[in-house]
Parts: sequence; structure tokens; C-alpha cells
Amino acid sequence: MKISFVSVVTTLVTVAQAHTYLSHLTIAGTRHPEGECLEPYPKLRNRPVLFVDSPDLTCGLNRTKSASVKSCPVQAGTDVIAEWHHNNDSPSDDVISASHKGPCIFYMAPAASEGKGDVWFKIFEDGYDPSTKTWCINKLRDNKGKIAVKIPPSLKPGDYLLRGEVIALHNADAIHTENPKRGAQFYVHCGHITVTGGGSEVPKGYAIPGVYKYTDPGVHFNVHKPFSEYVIPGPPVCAGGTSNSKGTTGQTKPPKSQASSAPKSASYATSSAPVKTSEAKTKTRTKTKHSKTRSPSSYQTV
Ligand SMILES: [Cu+2]
Repeated sequence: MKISFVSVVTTLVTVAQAHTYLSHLTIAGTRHPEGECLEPYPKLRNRPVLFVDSPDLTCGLNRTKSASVKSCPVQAGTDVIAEWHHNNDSPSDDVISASHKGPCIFYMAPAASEGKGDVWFKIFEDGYDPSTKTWCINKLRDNKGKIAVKIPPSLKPGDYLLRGEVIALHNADAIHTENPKRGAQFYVHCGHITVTGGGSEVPKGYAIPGVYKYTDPGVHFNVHKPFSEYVIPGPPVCAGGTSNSKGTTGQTKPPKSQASSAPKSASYATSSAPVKTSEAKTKTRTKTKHSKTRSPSSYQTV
């Protein structure tokens, strides 16, 4: 009998143990919980979306919309303070694990769209600051989960969805469809706001899902290797929006799939990174089929 010895490698998969969710919006000094401005949290409220092409990417995993969500008025040009927490909003809550490095991004879309179609425009992004070696997630942790997001001053008044997103990159050196236990983690939740004042602009919109690819340099990124810059994924920030990105372009040595032909966002991708096109061309990825609701068993909350 021929016995083949298969070397069993015990891989230490980094199990994400401290996720996050958008718990409150503070507008003009009033702090609103879920049901007011924020859509009701799903049952597993702090679980990430892992598939960039999933409908869950629009407003979060197992989105629970409620007709009773109160849309909160916001004066154009003023700040909405979004507040993220890990499990609850107690002062001792750890907001999000320190292992989770990555950007914060906010989009808006006219509410009548329900978030469907080419409707989402980016109003805010904060990625990585090489001068301080600080990610937006570091700032969130330092600031008790709070981040101020300015509503563009020239926006047309009306009802909008406000989509908050934190992308955790601790497992993002892999692509989720190639390694189901890894990949970038998208923490997404939607609010409902009514913009007052403002101007007449409704910026060009993009579809979500649709704005990200697995091969985007900001989605497939290795935080565990030395890097000097980070490109925030998605479209450029709209007129009147806020970009705290110092990012110019990718890692010093991008993984093969970072050398993709991902669409370049005009303001952030003046590429000077070494790009190995030959390898990228020959690489064919198989798309894993997935259902809308997936077992998040590998992402236990602590
Ligand atoms: Cu996590």
C-alpha cells in the first residue's frame, strides 16, 4: 500500500475578534440612535461584508430597513458625527480592534434611489497618513469611535442615504474569493438624512456594489509588510467633499494582483508603483458563488 504523507500545515488564520458598527449619528448636537437617522441594526450588527460584489455592500450585512427610520435634517456644509462601536456604546467599549487597520469612507445617494443604480457619490475619505503612520481606524480608536463628516455645502436639498464604511485590512493580503477565511472586511451601515440649505448639485454617482474590485490596490493590500502609501479605493471625492488622503499610490512591492487594471481614481492614482503587467494578465481568477446570507462563523465576536 502506498502511503503519501501530506504535510498538514496548521495555518494560523487571523480570526477577526473585534469588529465594529456604526452606532450613532450626532447632528447639530443631538445624538441619534438606530431608528433615528440610522437604519435598525441587523441581528449580527458588527459583522463585516466580505464580498465586494454582494448586495450587502450597499448598506451592510443583512440590512434591515424600516419605514419608521426617521430622516434627520442636516444643514449642508455642516458636520455629521458618525460614531462607531464594537459591541455597544458604553465608555469601555473598544470601538474596533487595534489589529484592524484601514480607511474610513462615506458616500451619499438620493434616498429615492434606495441605494440602487449609479447613485452613490463619495463625500469623505480618510486613509493612511505616512507622516504619522496613522490610519483612519487609529483615529477612530483614539477618538472614542467618532469621526466628523462634512456634508458638501453645495449639495441640493432633499432626502439622502448616508453610507458609512470602515474597511479593515488586517486580512487583506488575500482576496476573499480565493481564501474564504481572509480578505478585506467592509463594515457598512446606512443613515437617512435630509439636507437643508445647500445649492443645486447632485454629484455623479457610482453603483455600490460596483465601486470596488478585489484587485483594487486599496482592497488587496498587505498591512503586514512595509509600505509607505495607501490608495483609498472607490471613486474620487465629489466637489465639496473631504479627502484626508495623503495617498498617492500603492505599496512599494505590491502583490501580483495589486498590479491590476483597476480603474484609477483621478485624484489619488498618479501611479509610480512597479506594475508587473505580464503576471497580472495571465492570472485568471475564479469567482466563487455565494449566497446573500452567509455564515459568519469564522468571525466570532468577543
Ligand atoms: Cu473584526
